[in-house]
Amino acid sequence: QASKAAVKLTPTKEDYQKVYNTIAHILDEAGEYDDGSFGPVVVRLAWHASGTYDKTTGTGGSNYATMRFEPESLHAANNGLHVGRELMEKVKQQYPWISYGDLWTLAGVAAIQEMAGPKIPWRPGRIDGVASNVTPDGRLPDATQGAQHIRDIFYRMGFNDQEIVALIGAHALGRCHSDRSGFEGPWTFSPTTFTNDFYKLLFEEKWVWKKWSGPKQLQDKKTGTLMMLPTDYVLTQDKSFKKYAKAYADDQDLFFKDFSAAFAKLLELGVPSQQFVASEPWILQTLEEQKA
Ligand code: DDH
Repeated sequence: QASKAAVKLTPTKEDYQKVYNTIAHILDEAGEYDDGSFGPVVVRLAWHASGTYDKTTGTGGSNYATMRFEPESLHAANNGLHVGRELMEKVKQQYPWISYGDLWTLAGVAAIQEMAGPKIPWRPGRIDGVASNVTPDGRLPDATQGAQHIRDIFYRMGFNDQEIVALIGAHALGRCHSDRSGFEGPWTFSPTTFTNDFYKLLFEEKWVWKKWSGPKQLQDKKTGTLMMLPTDYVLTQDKSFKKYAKAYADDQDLFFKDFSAAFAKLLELGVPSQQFVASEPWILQTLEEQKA
């Protein structure tokens, strides 16, 4: 005799919209945490879960959600992401049928969309892996390095210069935490709203090295409250990167369009296409749109 649980049919788009809605509400219940939203840390969780992909070996990526396991959960690049993982645990309890890879990437989508960003096409199909699937340390970018390192890391995932520059624009969101990465401060004045301000500020402000005992980072000369990582600043120095960064500073619609495509691609890295339930990704609605 079939148990009740076994009767559950393949979840539909509507089921995932419900998960999205639950996530969206949780992101907002941040109280005094950072700038009042869990959105940025959840975007970073989705990115670090996906950005381990290596196209040569086909390993890493969002499929197996290997950041659940040590040592990947303890890799320095993932410091602080337990905050996002623990939040998503609450959602998992409510919807036990969703895989962790689907949950974390869907959370990234919900966070971008709810923080006024572009729609991110997304579809389910990731499966939970095991501890032996964990990826080696060093697959995520190191903020102290230059253009060559950025290219090495992102070309390995299968991205080009335009996609690299678009993806790093996510630094419009959130902040650095000295107890996580060693760096400190936000990139923009509106770290919980998705905008092209990261690029605008890169070009409009004068950036000077911060005088402190922490790792090398830049601060805006005018207020001293904003920051740029060495890898962010490289986007104004490398000729090819600069071309795209300038275009995104001048045109928010172009940035939204290119970010959406690159982030959707990022979230599917490492997932065999036959695992996807839908042949085309879905567009899920924001809470606001569902009210209308
Ligand atoms: Fe990032 N990022 N990131 N980043 N990132 C940090 C925070 C956030 C690099 C380093 C750092 C992307 C690319 C790069 C977000 C999204 C994305 C922090 C601070 C460092 C350091 C962590 C802390 O102290 O809490 C480097 C280097 C790169 C690079 O590509 C060269 C990309 C591609 C994304 C993306 O989402 C597509 C977000 C969001 C945050 C803010 C997190 C928070 O808690 O707030």
